[in-house]
Order: sequence, then C-alpha cells, then structure tokens
Amino acid sequence: MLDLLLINPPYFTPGELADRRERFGGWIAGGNMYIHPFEPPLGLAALAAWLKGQGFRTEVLDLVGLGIPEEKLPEILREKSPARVGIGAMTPLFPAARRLARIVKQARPETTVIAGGAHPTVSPETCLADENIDFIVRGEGETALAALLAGAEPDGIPGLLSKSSREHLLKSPLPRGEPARAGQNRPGGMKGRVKEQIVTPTLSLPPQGGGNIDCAALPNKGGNIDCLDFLPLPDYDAFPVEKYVQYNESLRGLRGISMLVSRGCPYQCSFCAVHLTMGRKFRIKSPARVVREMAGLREKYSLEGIWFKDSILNLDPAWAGEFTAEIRRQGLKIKWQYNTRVDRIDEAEIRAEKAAGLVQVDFGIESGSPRSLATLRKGIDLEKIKAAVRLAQKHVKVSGFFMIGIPGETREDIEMTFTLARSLKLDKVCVSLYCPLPGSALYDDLKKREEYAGPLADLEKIHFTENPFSFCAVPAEKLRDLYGEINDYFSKKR
Ligand code: B12
Repeated sequence: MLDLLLINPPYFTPGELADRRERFGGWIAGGNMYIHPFEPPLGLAALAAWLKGQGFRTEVLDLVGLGIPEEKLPEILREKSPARVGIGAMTPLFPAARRLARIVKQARPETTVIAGGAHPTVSPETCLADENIDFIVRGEGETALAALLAGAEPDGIPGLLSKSSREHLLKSPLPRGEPARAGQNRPGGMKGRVKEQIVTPTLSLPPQGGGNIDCAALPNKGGNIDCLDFLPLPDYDAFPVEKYVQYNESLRGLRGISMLVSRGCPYQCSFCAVHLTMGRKFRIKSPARVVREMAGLREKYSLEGIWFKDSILNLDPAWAGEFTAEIRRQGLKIKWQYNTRVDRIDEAEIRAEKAAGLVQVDFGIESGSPRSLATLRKGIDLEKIKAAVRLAQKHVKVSGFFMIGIPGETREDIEMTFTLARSLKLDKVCVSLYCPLPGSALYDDLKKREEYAGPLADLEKIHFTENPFSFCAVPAEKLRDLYGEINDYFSKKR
C-alpha cells in the first residue's frame, strides 16, 4: 500500500496532445512551448524524492508523460491502493484536477485527496469548496506533506488547509499581492491557528549529501525552504524520463532534460504570480551541488544537454561565476541553456558560461511596445532588450518569450511586438496570449473593472494558447488571428 500517489493532471487528452504535436509541429519547432505542453513534472518529482527520503512510500503518476487516459485511473488506484492522493494543479489545470479528485473518491472513498501547486495556493477557497478535495497545500509542499504523512494533526500543520479553514478564508480572504508570512499581523485577518496554517515554515536543517555551501551566505536567504541543498535531487525515475529526453531530442537535436535548481523571485512583474507559490526570496542550490546533479543525470540517462527551467538562473553573478568554474573543475562535458532577464547579461559572464557548455539563453522580452512594457512593470526597455540580445547572440543561440493581448494594448502595440520579434533575428520565438494569473498585480487591476467580471470568473478556460476572452482593445477573435499569424511567421518547417 502506498502512503501517497502524486498525480500530474492532463490539460489535453493523450489523443489531443498527439494531434497538437502533429498539427503544430512547425510552431513547436519555432519555439512555442505552450502549444504542446510536454515537460516533466519536476514539482511532483521533487516532492516524491523528499518524501521517499523521509521513509514514506510515494509514487508519481504522470498521466501526461505516460499518455494514460483519466478513465484508467480507477484500475491504477485498485492496483496501487494509495492511502492518499495528491494532485498538482496550475490554474487552467484545475478542472482536470477536480475530475481526478472525483474519480478517486468514487473509486476509493476512503482515500484522502490533497491538492497543491499554483492554483490551490492562489485560490484556496475555491479548491476547498470542491467536495472531493479534503486538504490543500499552499506554497512549497515538502514540509506540509511530510507532517501529514507522519500523522500530525492536520489543523496544526503550517501550509495545509482543511475544509474547516474555508469558512475562515471566506470571512477573511488572504491578501492577493503577497504570500502569508510567519507572524504577519493583518488587521481583521485570520485568527489563531488558522492564520498559522497558511504559513509554510522555514526549513533550516543542515545540507544533505555533503553540500559544501554556507547557506547563510546565499543572497536573499529565507522564504519557504531556507536551504535548497537540503532537498534531494527530484526523482527523475518517477516519470517516464526517456520520453521527455526523446521529445527534447526531437526539438533540439540532442538528448536533453529539464532541471530546476532555484525557487523564489524578487522581481515585481505585474503579470506574474510565481511569488505566491515560491515567495520573493531567491534561493538556489549551491554550484557544486548543481554540477554534481547535472553530472549524475548525464551519466544515468546518457544526456547531452540540460535545459534549466529556473526563471533567472544567473540572478546572482557570484553564483554564476562559481557555477561555471565548478563545471570546468569537474570537467563536466554537457551543453546547457538557461532563462534570464535582459538586464542580467554580462559579457565576461557569458563568455565563461559558453566555455563551460552554455549553448542558448532565453530572454523574457514580452513586448515591443514601450507602453506595454511599462504595464508589465518589468523594468526593461527596448534599448536594454536590443543590447542584451545582440550581446548574447555574439556567443550563443538566443530565444525570446513574448506576449500579446496585454491589458491596454491596441493593434499597434501588437504590431510593435511582432516587428521587434522579427528584427531581433532570434533562433526561437515563443509567443503567448496574455492570461491574467490570480495573485498578479494585473489580475487585481482587471478585477476592479466590471466588464471583466465574467471572464475572470471563468479563468480555467484561459490558456496561453487559447483564450476566449480579450483583456485589451483588440477583440478576442482578432487576437487569435494575430497569434496564429505571428506563430506561422516564426514556424520552422520540420
Ligand atoms: C516548468 C513550468 C511549466 C512546464 C510544465 C511544468 C510541470 N509539468 O510541472 C510547462 C512549460 C509545460 C508549463 C506550462 C504552463 N504553465 Co508553467 N511553469 C513552469 C515553471 C517555470 C516551473 C515549475 C516547476 O517545475 N517548479 C519547480 C517545482 C519544485 O515547483 P512547483 O512545480 O511549483 O511545485 C512545488 C509547489 O507548487 C508544491 N506542489 C506542486 N504540486 C503539488 C501537489 C501537491 C499534492 C502538493 C501538496 C504540493 C504541490 O510543492 C512543490 C515542491 O515544493 C513555473 C514558474 C516557477 N518558477 O515555478 C511556471 C508556472 C507554474 N506556470 C504557470 C502557468 C500559468 C502555466 C500554464 C498554465 C500557462 C498557460 N496558461 O498556458 C501552462 C499550462 C500547462 C499545461 N499543462 O497545459 C504559472 C502558474 C500560475 C497559475 N496560477 O496557474 C507559473 C507559476 C508561472 C508564472 N509566471 O506565474 N509550465
């Protein structure tokens, strides 16, 4: 009998996913990573590794990677008989999470169902309203799940909310802009134990596996889990790793897999909500630890490349310098890529990174319209974008993320984005439709406008690739056409 089965819910059915891969092959090759979302569930794999390390029988059921239809779930539950099922969900995936929770309760009513990840974090009250969800976890899940599995009284577990907490939440909702913090005193806020429940504690245990970093010296130390070196490598065997490696190979021509080694973001971009799950404090595994993990993965899965999913891998220049030095010290031969901001690129650093195997940098460029860039409050401008892209292009491949349909945008703003994206001569371009994410500043602005009340109540329909609503001056249908036109332009024929 399993203590916990963690399920990765599907946004598309296996058939729909296969169809998308076929239909949008050119867009995928051109850089659109959301049109066919196929990335390993690193969050669930991180939880599985951690919980196994604590002695709990934990497995991941990656319905997406395995291509298993939801209808097969009762059979799998009979076979594995988990005492608890945990379901991870981003906002558009919540309908799927609810369907899975219902299947679990119908097949095995005695199973405890826990939901976690971005959506339960930002919208706890709606998740707890679901009759088939017993608990939700806000923020990082490691400590709350370990406490629950160890038999702690649920009402006393920080970060975990039960049905009884919902009434308190409805009376006194959580502030949207900031995650709850220990000891935070909110006038009229939740009282006593319930207030404590929304706080994920700081783990300040010694680093595991001979980590040789002084955690106190890390920048912006703190947040949910204090020292990431304490966490084990996510359990890559918990999902069908070879399928993801082969998908990577089809995209990039080399056997690669994703890693994510940091948590938290100190920036205040108005469209992003990651700070609610991960906090604003940036934490990252030590360079030596990351290089050891890369080497281990390379060896185990015969890899040629690592694709970092961290929002800003090189946020701390000292870390970045130490990281490339460590790759050279260990003689690790692997190609790698990372995401960063256009104002965090430095020529000496990128040279050193290239010498250590860096092959590609991905920038969050977002828009070619100064007005939209101001709306996004990212603190970047067209000059910085152009300079950073030019600089990086001297050394490695460069790809860019863009959005259209940003609140306030007109057709002209979108044209400016298209023009900029073309003029930068990027190797890959990922264009998305703007989606309001609960917990982001832009979402809060939109919420104040009556005309968006309907669409914002229907958030689960909103995806970066299909959005029935518009939040700007361009109607939804026109936005969809422009989205298609821009993606067609950057499409790379296979
Ligand atoms: C990699 C990534 C992806 C990958 C896939 C990720 C996957 N399969 O898990 C891809 C590229 C496919 C993707 C797609 C999307 N993504 Co995304 N993605 C990320 C990214 C960059 C990293 C996620 C990650 O691995 N983090 C590391 C792990 C350790 O953290 P974690 O997954 O959050 O898990 C921790 C906790 O959340 C919690 N937890 C997670 N699951 C569970 C389950 C249980 C039971 C419990 C108790 C706890 C728990 O515990 C974990 C460990 O502490 C984040 C931004 C970020 N830096 O976090 C955005 C992010 C998660 N994505 C986001 C969004 C919106 C999307 C899309 C929905 C966009 C869209 N509208 O089209 C799509 C749709 C996906 C789909 N299937 O169709 C938002 C989520 C916001 C929200 N309210 O939903 C984020 C936060 C980005 C942002 N800027 O706000 N994404």
